[in-house]
Amino acid sequence: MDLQKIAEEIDAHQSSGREMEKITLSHPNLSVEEAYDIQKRCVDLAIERGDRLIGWKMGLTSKPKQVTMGVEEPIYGRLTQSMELTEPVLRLEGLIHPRVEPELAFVIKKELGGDNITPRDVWLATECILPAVEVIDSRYKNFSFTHIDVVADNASSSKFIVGDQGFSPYHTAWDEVGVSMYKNGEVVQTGAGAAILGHPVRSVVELAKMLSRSGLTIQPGNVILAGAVTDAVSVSEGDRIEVQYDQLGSLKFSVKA
Ligand code: 0L1
Ligand code: MG
Repeated sequence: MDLQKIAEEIDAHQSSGREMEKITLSHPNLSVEEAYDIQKRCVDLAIERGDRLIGWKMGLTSKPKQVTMGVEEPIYGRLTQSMELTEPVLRLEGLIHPRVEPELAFVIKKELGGDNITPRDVWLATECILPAVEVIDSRYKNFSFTHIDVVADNASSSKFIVGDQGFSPYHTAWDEVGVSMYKNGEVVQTGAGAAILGHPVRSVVELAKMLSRSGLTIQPGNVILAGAVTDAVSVSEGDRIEVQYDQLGSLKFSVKA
């Protein structure tokens, strides 16, 4: 199987914002390891065009999402500089069917790796935690995929935005942080940090363990989207999104063509 050719196909759809058939329809025997290999090759293509790896995202971090997908562990994806919104505006150009979900982001100051790391190790390596919103956008038709498909498609990574204010890891009990997401002034989702694997710190532990299987580590300066606090909500042109986080303030952006 030519993994590079599959990566080039997915990359073309990621770059152009055109939807595609699931890769498992034409390649039913792909393994999870091969799907992560394809994911890396796609991001390498973006890096060759001038993008830069700046961190990681964790997906499928809630039990209901794992049950829906028939998996027992989360998945990870790669974040690049071009995915970060630096203004409070989400542009729809190049996106297919974007959905937004409130998250918490860790900024890491010390290398973290190995298959035996603990929450303590993560706290010692964390510079700050930021309120964040992830924009997910599957390249597959109807947002429909298997575990293998979504891993190869960079865990549906598309865009993300983080708050201006970072908080000490000891600021609060992160599993108890309540979140309300508003679309055009109406509450559309509520949740708490515990939706992320029971406690967001566990997501970073899991990421370090999963990366260690491929000999990778989390690097100083990396940003990590730990996972969704609520279900994702579709957005379209003209929408205004506001997410209020207990004790952390709010994050707002608008959606434009
Ligand atoms: O960030 C997420 O939890 C999403 C991971 C991929 C599954 C999806 O696109 O819903
Ligand atoms: Mg997410």
